[in-house]
Amino acid sequence: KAILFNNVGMLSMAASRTTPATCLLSSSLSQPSLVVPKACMISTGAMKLANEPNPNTTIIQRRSGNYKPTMWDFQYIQSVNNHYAGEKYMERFDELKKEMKKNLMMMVEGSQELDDKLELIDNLERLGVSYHFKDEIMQILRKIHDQSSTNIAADSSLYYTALKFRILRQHGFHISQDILNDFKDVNGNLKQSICNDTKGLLQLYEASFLSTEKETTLKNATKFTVAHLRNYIDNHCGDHNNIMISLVLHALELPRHWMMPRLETEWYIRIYDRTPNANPVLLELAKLDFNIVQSLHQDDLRILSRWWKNTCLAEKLSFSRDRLVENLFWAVGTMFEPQHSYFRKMITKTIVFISIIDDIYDVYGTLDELELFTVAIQRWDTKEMEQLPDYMRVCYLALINTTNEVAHEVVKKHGINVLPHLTKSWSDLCKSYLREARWYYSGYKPSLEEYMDNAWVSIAVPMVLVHALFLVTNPITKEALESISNYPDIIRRSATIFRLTDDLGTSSDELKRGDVPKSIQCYMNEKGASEEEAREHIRCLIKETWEFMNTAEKESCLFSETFVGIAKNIARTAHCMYLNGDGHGIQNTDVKSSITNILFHPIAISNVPLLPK
Ligand code: 0FV
Ligand code: MN
Ligand code: MN
Ligand code: MN
Ligand code: MN
Repeated sequence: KAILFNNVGMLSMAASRTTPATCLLSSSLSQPSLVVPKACMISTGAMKLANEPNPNTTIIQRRSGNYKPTMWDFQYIQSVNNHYAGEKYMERFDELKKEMKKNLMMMVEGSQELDDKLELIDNLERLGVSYHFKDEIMQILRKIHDQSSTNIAADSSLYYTALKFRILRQHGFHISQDILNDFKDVNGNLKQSICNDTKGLLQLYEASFLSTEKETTLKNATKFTVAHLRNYIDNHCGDHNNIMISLVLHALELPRHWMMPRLETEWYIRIYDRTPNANPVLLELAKLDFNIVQSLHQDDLRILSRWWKNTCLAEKLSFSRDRLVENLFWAVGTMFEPQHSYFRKMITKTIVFISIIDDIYDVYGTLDELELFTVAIQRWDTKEMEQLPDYMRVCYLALINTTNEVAHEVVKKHGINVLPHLTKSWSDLCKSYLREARWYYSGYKPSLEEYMDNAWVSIAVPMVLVHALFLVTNPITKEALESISNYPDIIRRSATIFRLTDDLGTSSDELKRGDVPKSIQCYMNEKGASEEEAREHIRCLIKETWEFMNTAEKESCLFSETFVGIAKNIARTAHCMYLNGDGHGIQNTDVKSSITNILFHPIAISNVPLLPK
């Protein structure tokens, strides 16, 4: 009871600070305010207006997210242009790409050192250009894999062994953790002799994140390498020109396996630029590709911002987050390649509705309105608009239009009606939102398990991934269609990681404004743990969920590599978005600069022609 009172107290505090005008209880359903929920009544008694004519009229206090306006307005977005779209750059790019292909073909056939091949492939991926050379890379890796299963090379360094392991496993080749046995002592622990091999440790650290839940060598390797890499940092602090320090700090922040690909590329291009024996063709290719891709994302953004303005949603639902650019950033994090522009635009539109509808449930709506909205979503029928308050009506119809647009695209392409799947994913989402709202208004405190059972749905990842699946799968098989409605493991794991990272980044503000206890608080309530202990527990759950995800990925033959990539990338983008708090809602400076670097600022390129004429 005390907690219930507390929540309500916070609610009214936040609302009275920020809500410009209170709304009067109205009998008309088309008005924005409805019945005050019971929990609210406790504290709204004191909020009746002194000279209110009708003594039975109660004031609706709505919570507020205190969200700031967007940092990038319509005019700015329309004016954005990095000038890398022209022929001039494409010609140069094609030259560089041809040169790189030639090098790679020589590697496929030639007998270069295995180590050089691995390093080049690693750099191509990190620099974000491997998507141009998929076939060549797979050919090289197939050879490496075949050779490594025939001759047991015991003389390889820790660095190359771990690199080989990670790259082969990332590309779906079978490779056992036993490849690391040479680096273990008689007791099965990692040898102390490797603890000064920083380059090797770093590579082993990155490899260890590809572990599945049963691979103890790899799991122990994470702990071992983290401890020694931290040691290295402590012993070298202040040495800012040392590239190894930058590499280690960056890796400890987030491992490669958890990094949003575009952000990794943007960061690594700057590192590679400082690397003494960098391949100049590769460097220029990477910079140019980055800028060309950015100019295409800017095309996406300009189109989306006209759509967004035209929906009038930001204006009509001004309590909600106006985050179009962030929403595109999520989509870019999920799939950045130029050919997926349509996918990005549709996924961005879908995510736009998450930000708004989540705020309706978490911040603005009364419980009665939310019950109505949930029913309307389940029925999915424009007639339902009659039942809804004005502000919900405009959002409801816009959502139906956008969802129909996705379904229309799929029926054009495949002749299959996926609308029932899309609407079910929205219905499941809204039911999970409503469940949280009911918990909130009744002051209920779920156990962590009960919370998570709902929260992996309420984070909206299952809904997004259902939409994504239909936008990228060709052909859409009966088996995939059947399994999707039960949200297979790959979806559930991705959603769980996203939820837990979101709670780490957003729950402090959510609780201040009034919200259900999130994973951290559920754990604290259940175990009597401190907040820091609870956060540590959640971080362990994230690592464990990634291990389940790595297993699920191996077993998910129903889904294309592209779709599995999307499921992983959305979780990776969440890691980046919530690394230092709420990057999506609060617009912290780290995420602001990430977004600026990815979407707005091109990378500087010197004009020295590097190719022999
Ligand atoms: C979640 O915000 C939200 F709306 C996000 C992160 C938009 C993008 C979502 C996806 C790409 C799936 P918030 O922290 O308010 O969510 P909860 O569920 O905690 O209310
Ligand atoms: Mn970093
Ligand atoms: Mn929310
Ligand atoms: Mn929510
Ligand atoms: Mn949240």
